Amino acid sequence: MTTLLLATTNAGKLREIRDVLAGLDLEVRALSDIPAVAEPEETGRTFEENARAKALYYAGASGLLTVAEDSGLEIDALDGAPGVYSARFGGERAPAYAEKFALLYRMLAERGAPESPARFACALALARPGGVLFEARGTIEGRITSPPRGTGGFGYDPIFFYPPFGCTLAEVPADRKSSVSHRGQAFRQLRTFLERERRR
Ligand code: ITT
Repeated sequence: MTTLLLATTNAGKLREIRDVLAGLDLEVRALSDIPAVAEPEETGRTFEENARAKALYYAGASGLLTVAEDSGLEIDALDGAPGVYSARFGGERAPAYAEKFALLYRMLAERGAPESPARFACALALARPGGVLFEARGTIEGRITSPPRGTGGFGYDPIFFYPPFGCTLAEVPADRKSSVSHRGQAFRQLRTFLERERRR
């Protein structure tokens, strides 16, 4: 059976990706299942560039078919920030999300746009050593809300209000988030691609 490496160090992402890919005729492995590999630097200016670089890096290091993704929150009133810097927003010492939220709220207050439209974006890349095989993207549109609400999901979910649900993405069960999320959209495209490949 083909092995697929899910190359992410983010436990929240890993849970969501496993759920979308569940039941495929593949042996799915996480980074914790293979010998330790140093994390690559993320130097790309787009989600796509970073996703490709991560997938190629981990595929090369492991020799396995590998999927990686790069994602983040783009806030309109902040000209798309934090964007590709979402994980590092607030400094490299990676402050807790409560601190990131407080900082974002201050920046949005300064711009007079506390409820700015925003979106999550996710770009994924599937690679084998030396080559990218498939790419996909997903986005979800919402707005920033204060105070943070909900305990589900991860990252910025408690401040991301999704109008069709009337609540934040941290206030819905994981499968409901996934049914509409940027990551859910991108990984369902991957699932379809992998199922098609299996039949060929
Ligand atoms: P890997 O690179 O190892 O996959 P990472 O967390 O460093 O893990 P990214 O560089 O892609 O990954 O950063 C994505 C960040 O964007 C993530 O850490 C969150 O802060 C935010 N983010 C992405 N998707 C999200 C989601 O569904 N809900 C909330 N926040 C999300």
